[in-house]
Amino acid sequence: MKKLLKILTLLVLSVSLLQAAAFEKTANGGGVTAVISSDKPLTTGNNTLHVSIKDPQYKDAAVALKVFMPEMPGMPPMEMQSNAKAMGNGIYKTDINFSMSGTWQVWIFITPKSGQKVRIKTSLNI
Ligand SMILES: [Cu+2]
Repeated sequence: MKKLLKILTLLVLSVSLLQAAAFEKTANGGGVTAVISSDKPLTTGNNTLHVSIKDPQYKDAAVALKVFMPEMPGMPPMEMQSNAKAMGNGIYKTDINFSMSGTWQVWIFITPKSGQKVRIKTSLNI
């Protein structure tokens, strides 16, 4: 019985670890590294994204995301902006609604309390 409990606990733990890593992408810009992650695989519609910045200078910054898709045949350009909420310790959280599948350009604007502003450019495939 104890062994079964141990196995169950391990299973639950590994499932939650897997969920935590459902999506992760590292991006760099201006000498700063940001990791974008999501508890769930990215999908059209609403997604909750976490942006993690390890650099101590940017642990308590203002972080905003600009997400856009340039004009395509039969589709106007799409763009949205979102201010991420600081969760502490360099973790920032925001909801993004991807209105269609495809490649979205993502710009992360990081404004520290003091020092240089940074922009990190990356993309996400939905
Ligand atoms: Cu499009």
